[in-house]
Amino acid sequence: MKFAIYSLFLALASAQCDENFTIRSQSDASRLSGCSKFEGQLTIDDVSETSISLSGLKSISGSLVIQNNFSLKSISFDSLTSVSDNFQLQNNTELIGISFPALTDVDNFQIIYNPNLKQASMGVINKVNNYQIIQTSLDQIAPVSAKIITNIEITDNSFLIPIEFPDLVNNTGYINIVNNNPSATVSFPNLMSIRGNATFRNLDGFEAKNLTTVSNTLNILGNTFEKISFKNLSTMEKDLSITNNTGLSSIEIPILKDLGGGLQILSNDKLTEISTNSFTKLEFIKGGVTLEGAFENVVFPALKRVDGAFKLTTTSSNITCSAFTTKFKPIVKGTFKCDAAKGSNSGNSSTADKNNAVSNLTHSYATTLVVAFLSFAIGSKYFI
Ligand SMILES: *[C@@H]1O[C@H](CO)[C@@H](O)[C@H](O)[C@H]1NC(C)=O
Ligand SMILES: *[C@@H]1O[C@H](CO)[C@@H](O)[C@H](O)[C@H]1NC(C)=O
Ligand SMILES: *[C@@H]1O[C@H](CO)[C@@H](O)[C@H](O)[C@H]1NC(C)=O
Ligand SMILES: *[C@@H]1O[C@H](CO)[C@@H](O)[C@H](O)[C@H]1NC(C)=O
Ligand SMILES: *[C@@H]1O[C@H](CO)[C@@H](O)[C@H](O)[C@H]1NC(C)=O
Ligand SMILES: *[C@@H]1O[C@H](CO)[C@@H](O)[C@H](O)[C@H]1NC(C)=O
Ligand SMILES: *[C@@H]1O[C@H](CO)[C@@H](O)[C@H](O)[C@H]1NC(C)=O
Ligand SMILES: *[C@@H]1O[C@H](CO)[C@@H](O)[C@H](O)[C@H]1NC(C)=O
Ligand SMILES: *[C@@H]1O[C@H](CO)[C@@H](O)[C@H](O)[C@H]1NC(C)=O
Ligand SMILES: *[C@@H]1O[C@H](CO)[C@@H](O)[C@H](O)[C@H]1NC(C)=O
Ligand SMILES: CC(=O)N[C@H]1CO[C@H](CO)[C@@H](O)[C@@H]1O
Repeated sequence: MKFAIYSLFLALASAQCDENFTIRSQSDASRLSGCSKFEGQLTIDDVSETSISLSGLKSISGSLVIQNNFSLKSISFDSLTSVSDNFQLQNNTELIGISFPALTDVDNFQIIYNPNLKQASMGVINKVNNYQIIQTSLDQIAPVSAKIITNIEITDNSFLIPIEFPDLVNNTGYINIVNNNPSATVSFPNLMSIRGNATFRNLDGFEAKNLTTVSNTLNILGNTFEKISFKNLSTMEKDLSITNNTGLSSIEIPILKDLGGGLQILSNDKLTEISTNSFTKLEFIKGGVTLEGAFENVVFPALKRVDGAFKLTTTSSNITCSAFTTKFKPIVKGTFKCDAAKGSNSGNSSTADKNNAVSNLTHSYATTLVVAFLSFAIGSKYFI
C-alpha cells in the first residue's frame, strides 16, 4: 500500500522524458531533472517566474524553444550538451542572462529578439548548422569552433563588437552581418569559401585573408574600415558591390581573373583610386561596371572584356574621359559612359567631351590642353 502511494506520487511528480513538454514554472523544470536525455520538443513558455534552471539534462533530440516570456530574467541549463534540432530563444523581452556552459552541438542556434539579453555564458559550440543572433544587447557572442556553418546571420545587436569565427573554413549558405555596434569587427582568419550571398555592413574591421571563393553576391556596404584585401580571392561567381564605405581608401583583390557578375563601386568618399594593386589580374567582367566617386585614377591593368555596360562618374579632374574612353570603350560590349570633371563621353563620338570642354574654356590650364587636343582632333574647328 505504501509502495503504491509512493509510485503514484512519482508518476505525478516526474515528467516523461520522451514526449513534448512545456515548462511553465521552476517546479515543471524540476520534474525533468531525472531525464538525462529528452526526446521531443521542450518548450519554456508563459513563465511567470524570473528564473528557470535545470541540471542533469544532457541532450534533447528535438528542439528547445524558449519564447514569449515577459517575466523570465535568467535561464540556466548546466549539463545540456546537445540539441538535435533548434535551440530557439525568441521574444523573451525581460531576459538578461543565459547559461548553457556545456552546449557544443546544435542544429539551428537562434537567439532572436531578446532585447535585454546581455550575458551569455556558453561553452564552445563545435557543430552548428544555422547561426543567428538578432536583436540582443550582447557585447560578445558564443564562441564557435565549427569548420563548416550553413548560414550566419548576426544583425542589430547594438553592443556587439568582436565577431569571430576562428575555425570556420566553409560557409555553405549565406552570411549577413549587419548593423551591430559601429565599432564591430569581423574576423574569419581561415574562411575559404562562401557559397551564398554575403553582406557585411556597418563594420569597423574586417578580416578574411584566406577567402578564395565566393559563389554568390558579395556586398560590402556602409563600413568604416580602410582596406579591403582579399589576396587569395580567385573565384567570384556573381556581383561585387562596394558602396558607402566612408573610411575605405584601398581595394586589393589582385588574383581574381573572372568576375561572374557585375562590379559596383559607389560612394566611397575616401576611395580615390582603383590602382594596379586593386584588380591586378582581372580580365573579364560578365556583368556591368559602375564606378562612382572621387576617383583620380582608375586602372584595370589586365581587363580584356566587359559584357555589360560600363559607367564611370568621377568628381576628380585627373581623369580625362576621352583618354579613358579610348582605352576602355573597345572592350565593353554594353553601353559606355564616362562623366568626369573633364568631360563626359558616351564613347561613340567625342561630342559630349567637346561641348562640355568648350563651354568651360576658361577653367584651367589642364582643361585648355584637353580642348586644344580636341580642337586639333576635329580639324581646328574650335581653335582658340
Ligand atoms: C512534438 O512537437 C513537435 C514540434 O513542434 C511536433 O512536430 C510533434 O508532432 C509533437 N509531437 C507530439 C506527439 O505532439
Ligand atoms: C513576439 O511577441 C510579440 C508581442 O510582444 C508578438 O507580436 C510576436 O508575434 C512574437 N513573436 C514570436 C515569433 O513569437
Ligand atoms: C571546403 O570547401 C572546399 C572546396 O569546396 C573543399 O575542398 C574543402 O574540403 C572544404 N573544407 C572543409 C573543412 O569542409
Ligand atoms: C590559410 O590557408 C593556408 C593554406 O591554404 C593555411 O595553411 C593557413 O593556416 C590558413 N590560415 C591562415 C590564417 O592563413
Ligand atoms: C542574393 O542576392 C541577390 C541580389 O541581392 C538576390 O536576388 C538573391 O535572391 C540572393 N540569393 C540568396 C540565396 O539569398
Ligand atoms: C593564400 O594562398 C597561398 C597559397 O596559394 C597560401 O600559401 C597562403 O597561406 C594563403 N593565405 C594568405 C593569407 O595569403
Ligand atoms: C548608400 O547611402 C545612401 C545615403 O545614405 C543610401 O540612400 C543608399 O541606400 C546606400 N546604399 C547602399 C547600397 O547601402
Ligand atoms: C592621375 O592620373 C594618372 C594617369 O592618368 C595617374 O598616373 C596618376 O597617378 C593620377 N594621379 C592621382 C593623384 O591619382
Ligand atoms: C562645365 O561647367 C559646368 C558648370 O559650370 C559643370 O557642371 C560641368 O561639369 C563643367 N564641365 C567640364 C568639362 O568641366
Ligand atoms: C552613336 O552614333 C550613332 C551615329 O553615329 C548615333 O545614332 C547613336 O545615337 C550614337 N550613340 C550614342 C550612345 O551616342
Ligand atoms: C508572464 C508572461 O508574460 N507570460 C507570457 C509568456 O508568453 C505567452 C505567449 O507565448 C503569453 O501568453 C504569456 O502572457
